[in-house]
Amino acid sequence: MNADVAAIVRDRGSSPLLERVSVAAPRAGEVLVRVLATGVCHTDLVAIDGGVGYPFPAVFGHEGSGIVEAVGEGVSRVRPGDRVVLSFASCGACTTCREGHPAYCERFAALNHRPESDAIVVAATGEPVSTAFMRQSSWATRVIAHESNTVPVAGDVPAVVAAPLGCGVLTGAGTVLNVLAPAPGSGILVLGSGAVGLSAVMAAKASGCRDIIAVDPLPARRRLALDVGATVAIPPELVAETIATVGAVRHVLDTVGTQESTDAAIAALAPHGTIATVALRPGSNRISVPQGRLLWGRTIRGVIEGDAVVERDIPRLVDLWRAGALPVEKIVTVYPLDAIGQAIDDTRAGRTVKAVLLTPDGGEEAPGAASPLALLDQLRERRFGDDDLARLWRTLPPVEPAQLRGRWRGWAVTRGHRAERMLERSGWYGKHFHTDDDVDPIIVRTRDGDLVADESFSRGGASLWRVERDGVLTAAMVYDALPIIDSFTRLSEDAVFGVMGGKGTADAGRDFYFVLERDADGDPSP
Ligand code: CXF
Ligand code: ZN
Repeated sequence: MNADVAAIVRDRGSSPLLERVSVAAPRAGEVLVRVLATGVCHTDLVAIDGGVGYPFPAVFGHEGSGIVEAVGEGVSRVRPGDRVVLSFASCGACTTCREGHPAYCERFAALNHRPESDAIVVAATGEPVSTAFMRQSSWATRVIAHESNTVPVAGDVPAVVAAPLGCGVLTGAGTVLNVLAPAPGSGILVLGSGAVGLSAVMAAKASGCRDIIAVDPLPARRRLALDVGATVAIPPELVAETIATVGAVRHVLDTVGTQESTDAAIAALAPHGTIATVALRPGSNRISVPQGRLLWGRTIRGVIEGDAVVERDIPRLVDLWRAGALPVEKIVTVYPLDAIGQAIDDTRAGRTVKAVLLTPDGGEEAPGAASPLALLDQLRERRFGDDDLARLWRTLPPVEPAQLRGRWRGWAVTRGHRAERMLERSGWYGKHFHTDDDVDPIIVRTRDGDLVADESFSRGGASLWRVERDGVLTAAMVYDALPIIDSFTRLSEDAVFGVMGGKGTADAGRDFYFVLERDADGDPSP
């Protein structure tokens, strides 16, 4: 078995680094889980920034999915070999737990936010590390969870889909299904189209809402919101105008939690309607509401983790996913665990909605995904169908235009596409990005073996931009004289996955995918 590693945050605000660790055996009530995939949630970022009071060094991560390796005394919910999702822990014995609302467990903080220091230690030195974040600290290859936050799921759910069911998706979809419970035909306003908001949109659609108004300042997120079921997607400044057109709504889910979003929510809310506020913000985050508007039967209430009962609701989310009603894969971007720093940067910058980290074991389950080299080989062998290529492109991380500087060797992935034949005929070698404004979109090898820019096909040069495609805001090459855009996601430091878009680029409805590999001899900078 491979040695265990964990992504350890050494100091407040710093990027996690993978370190070799030793993991303890499970004690009574505990479960040892081999992690396949684990998400990045906004709460992890708050914790990295010191907002949860975890002493450093610490391991965060609270959307784990994996396989049970061993159970401690008295554990009956799961057995070794079970596929599981890790969520939040609860005591099961306090009044709110017994009333069926474990997300408000009297011991929530004690069980989920009390650091332990003996579950994992740094392998080389025995140095203790704070773990048990949300009773899992799942940014690691193996972790100790508790029976109460470990939920068995069927083996057909990909680990990258299962992981975010543990928190982000549970919070958004759970709040709609368990708390707002919109009647078919009703209206809902969802403020913020991150992972929580988009999951809420999916659940609202599944509940038969008629008007689903998604709000986000980022155009890429609004596009995604429309893709997963929003009927309208608008920037925050258009909320009042939109509500004036469609009418006040009975349901609001506020994932933002500012005074501004609260004002927008209460202004949009119909009498007897409910606002669910779910954002975690630093400090007590005081907000005020106009009492006169509340009077008319309006409710504003906080919701943690979708008010879920994890063993009831996570299987329910799996059923919705299987029925196509919770397309979690549309919001997921997959990173290998060792790219966690990049995943966090992309999440903070809003380039990625739900980053999911794949451990090496997770990569074996989803071949290639955790190992760029294996993935490149599979692309070279053309093992993927058209749908797989589209899914793969969308779930890879975005590329910054600056990362493309230099010369790249290109090769076609989509079989039998018109573009492949054209490129072959032209003797295509690759592309050369001198600067963002100076790009040779097609370089070819001449008979003498020289590499030259060929403008017979491209009719000029091209430039680099950040453009959104399929919900991914990423580097794209726009031809100067053709209505064609090549968009790129990241296979590795030295390889990107391209797709050709724009007028007339599809061949019988099929998009053209290709790979660019960095050319070691190419001029690396302008
Ligand atoms: C959080 C919300 C605030 C309390 C702890 C759990 N949810 C998700 O990350
Ligand atoms: Zn979370």
